[in-house]
Amino acid sequence: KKDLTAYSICSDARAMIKKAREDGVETVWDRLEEQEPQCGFCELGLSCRNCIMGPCRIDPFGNGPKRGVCGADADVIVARNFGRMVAAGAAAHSDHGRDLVETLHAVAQGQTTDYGVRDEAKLRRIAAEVGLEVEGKDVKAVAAALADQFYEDYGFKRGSMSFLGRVPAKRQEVWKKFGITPRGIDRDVVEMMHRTHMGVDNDAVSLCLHAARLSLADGWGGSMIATELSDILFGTPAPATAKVNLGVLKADHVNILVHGHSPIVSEMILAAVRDPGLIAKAKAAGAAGINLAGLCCTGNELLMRQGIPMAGNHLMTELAIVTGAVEVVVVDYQCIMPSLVTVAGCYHSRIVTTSPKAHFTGATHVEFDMHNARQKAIEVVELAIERFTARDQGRVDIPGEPVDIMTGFSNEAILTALGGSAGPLLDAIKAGQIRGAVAVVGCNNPKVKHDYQNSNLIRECIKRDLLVLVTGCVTVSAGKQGLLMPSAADLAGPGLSAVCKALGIPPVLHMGSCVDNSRIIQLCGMLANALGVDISDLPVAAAAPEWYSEKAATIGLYAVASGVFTVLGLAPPILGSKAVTDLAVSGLEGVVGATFAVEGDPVKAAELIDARVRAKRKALGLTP
Ligand code: NFS
Ligand code: SF4
Repeated sequence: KKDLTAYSICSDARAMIKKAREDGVETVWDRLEEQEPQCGFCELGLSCRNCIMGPCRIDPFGNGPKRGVCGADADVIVARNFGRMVAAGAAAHSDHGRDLVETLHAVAQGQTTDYGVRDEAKLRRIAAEVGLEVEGKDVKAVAAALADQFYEDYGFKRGSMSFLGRVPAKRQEVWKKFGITPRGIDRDVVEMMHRTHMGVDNDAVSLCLHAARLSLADGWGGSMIATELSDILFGTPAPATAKVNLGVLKADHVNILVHGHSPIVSEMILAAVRDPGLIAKAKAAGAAGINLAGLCCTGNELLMRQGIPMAGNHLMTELAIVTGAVEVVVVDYQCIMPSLVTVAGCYHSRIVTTSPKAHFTGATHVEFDMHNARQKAIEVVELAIERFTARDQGRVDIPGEPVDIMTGFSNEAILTALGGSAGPLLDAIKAGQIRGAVAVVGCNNPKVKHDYQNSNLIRECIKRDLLVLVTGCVTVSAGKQGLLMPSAADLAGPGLSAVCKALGIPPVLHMGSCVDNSRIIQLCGMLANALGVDISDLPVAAAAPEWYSEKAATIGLYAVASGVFTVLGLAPPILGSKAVTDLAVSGLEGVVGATFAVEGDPVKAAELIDARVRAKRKALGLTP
């Protein structure tokens, strides 16, 4: 076994990997070792099992086959595989968005009292923005009209999408020129499944352009709808402080973790843990109270809006259970390792699944819907209290002290902090105090040292006076290193540091979950509009240093297709095709004005970003 320092930079992670070994619990790192060496054909994108004349593999070197049974070559196979990857990512985000549309619809029709509109002003503002009549209409009527409008964004009747008005005119022209304006969320995702069936789209460039189009249907569609409706239903985030790392678990409390993505379930769990009757029950069972903390993106949702602490990111999910202090992990969907059921089985913990579309064998299924959610959440908390009585305190080890973080930087909050407009931010960018902005987003991946690339790329960026925006699992990476506090301004370059100190904000702003990358792309659109330029003209970049998921591939592609240079810490499975690789790392520049780069070293990645920012600043007539 490797030394613990090889796995993670975080002391809480290392302590729990050690405990997992002692407790005989297998983790993601153990299973990665068992899988190695992983399949080279698949890594390069050169294997295809799209039909049963196959499966086929292309030999990237010597004298092996250069074509699948149907005749598809490396370029077509790689592009098809990548297209399906992007489609799956868009489907995940957008199906999550769909659940919020359905919830808004149910609220509007009076079919649920468990949910309601918490930010009516935002509801009216968004409805007006997408062209709906709001004057003189009551909240339910506006909600009904907005839900109907968004239903159509998923379909193909209208052939356009509500938030395309947020896209700068020059960007819209680019999309039109290359035929990649998204038309409908489900339509564009389904069309990729069609195109990648044997014998449909057999041109790598054509496939990649459609992948770009469907990714835009996610970024400016499904994800954006998820973000905006979550704000309308649960409140628009505003700056607040909270805490992060496994130290947020409490040895004397009933501990409940929420894991997954949509706030629809986690918000109900939050309501239930605050129920005085349930708190009394927990006390009667010998606990000091009920403690709720988050994992992954639904954790980000509760953190952004409600200041609920974060226990960890993707690679901390198994380790959180290894503390022996977790009664229940309540999940909905996405990024939930099936291994959690096995890990929970080694302790007194239970995994509770809640979604009809995400069952886990061996878990406890408590199905939530819009009509019963409040009641189901109470049942889950009661189960956690019962589990607390089965906890073996002798096996509990909660490592570390929680670290303070600042959260809640929605675009609305950022504009408010700036005094109502993006003007001061643009002034700081023009003056070179803030040289540019970088979205550092995405996951963890056991192939790289946990949180190392995420947190060090952030440090390298702020040093160079680049404002950093974080979402998803990077939030926890940054937070644990103290980078989400105003005091981190001391680690920033002189310009950024001065701006942060004047405003009392950190140099790294937490903007939410992964669907909330739509906030960042919207902010880019606002900045480009304010300057009268295209997004590709802005001194901005994105990075996903430790990405693992199909969703992250989709986010990366919609960033690039929107004009944002994007650095990936790990290569996507496209290297088996020279045509697709060349397109990704250089050819796209001439199409959408941005490309991907692959760089795992945080210093080198920051240098690539810096070079892009320099070039863009220069082109805008600003000091580099
Ligand atoms: Ni994003 Fe969220 Fe985390 Fe990665 Fe998964 S939780 S949607 S995919 S692992 S950042
Ligand atoms: Fe093989 Fe072509 Fe079928 Fe893919 S689609 S499995 S390359 S025959």
